[in-house]
Amino acid sequence: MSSALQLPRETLLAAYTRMRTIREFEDRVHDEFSAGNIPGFVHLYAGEEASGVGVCMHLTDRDAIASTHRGHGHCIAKGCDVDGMMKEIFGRKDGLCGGKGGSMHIADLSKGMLGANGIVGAGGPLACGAALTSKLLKTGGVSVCFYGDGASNQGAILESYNLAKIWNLPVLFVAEDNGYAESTASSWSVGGSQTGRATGFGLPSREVDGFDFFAVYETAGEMIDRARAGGGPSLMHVRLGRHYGHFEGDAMTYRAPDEIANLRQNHDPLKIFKQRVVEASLISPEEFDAVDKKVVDDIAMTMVNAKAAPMPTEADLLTDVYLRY
Ligand SMILES: Cc1ncc(C[n+]2csc(CCOP(=O)(O)OP(=O)(O)O)c2C)c(N)n1
Ligand SMILES: [Mg+2]
Repeated sequence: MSSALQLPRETLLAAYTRMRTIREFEDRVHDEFSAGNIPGFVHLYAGEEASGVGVCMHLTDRDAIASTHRGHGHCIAKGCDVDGMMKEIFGRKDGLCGGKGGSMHIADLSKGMLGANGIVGAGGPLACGAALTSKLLKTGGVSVCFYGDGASNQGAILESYNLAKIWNLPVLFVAEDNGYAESTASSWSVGGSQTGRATGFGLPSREVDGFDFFAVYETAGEMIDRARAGGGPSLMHVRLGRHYGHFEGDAMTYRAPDEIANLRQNHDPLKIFKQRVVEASLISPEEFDAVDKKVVDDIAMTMVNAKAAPMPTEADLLTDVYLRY
């Protein structure tokens, strides 16, 4: 039995609840966006839940994460207020960022969530900066940089590997490889391998099955412990798959007709988690059903709240422009 399967029941339930919350959140946002109720651009994380949650289960508020344009899952995994997130996506005044960020810019520094980010690859330097702060102030904090296979080709990410190495920063690089950068296949666009690149910069690395929460959880735990103990940066290459298009509205003509059905049927991280935990007799199917029902009800309520919440006013345009010291 995987050692992660020997986790306390409460931890297993917490992990499943977070993954289930992300899935439900994303599925409902998908419906609302399709109905024309959400402004702006939306990129959904459904299908990739085991990565964000498997990593963030090891973190607390003193640790920082840098996210991507596909950031809802990272926010929820890191403990951001889900009601505030939904309001933010709907552009409401009491959204997590006052309705001024929207889907691609949700941030909550009090939770160590440095922000979703519309600039591909920009999380690398941010994670290094936060890690340098932790190191200099001796907070014991660790930073995680989540980024995609497309972002892995950006110079800023490669420069961050180098900076993290030479400064021996407490950083974990998590390359979330869903096989595509927009419509470009990573098999075509990524030279060498993610782990080979890490080796080139002197970072320990490992490839992990991103459909398997336990595999992600175990490897992330080792790498985060190592960083926290002063052992420096490392890299995890997580292979996973997205259940929706690159963005909401993507016709996905570049994907095989059965690709998503196959992902949902055979590689769903939630199904795999449930199956393994039930087989090990750690949590019953009925208990999982109760979590599912509660999450569905909770997210339905966040949707009601978001739609009823007030819009920002004209006067709000003039706030949050300059930082006051
Ligand atoms: C610097 C920069 N270049 C290009 C883009 C346009 N763009 C947005 S998302 C994306 C693909 C990113 O792919 P990946 O890093 O694999 O993340 P995924 O969408 O698969 O999660 C691109 C090229 C951008 N936002 N920023
Ligand atoms: Mg990708």
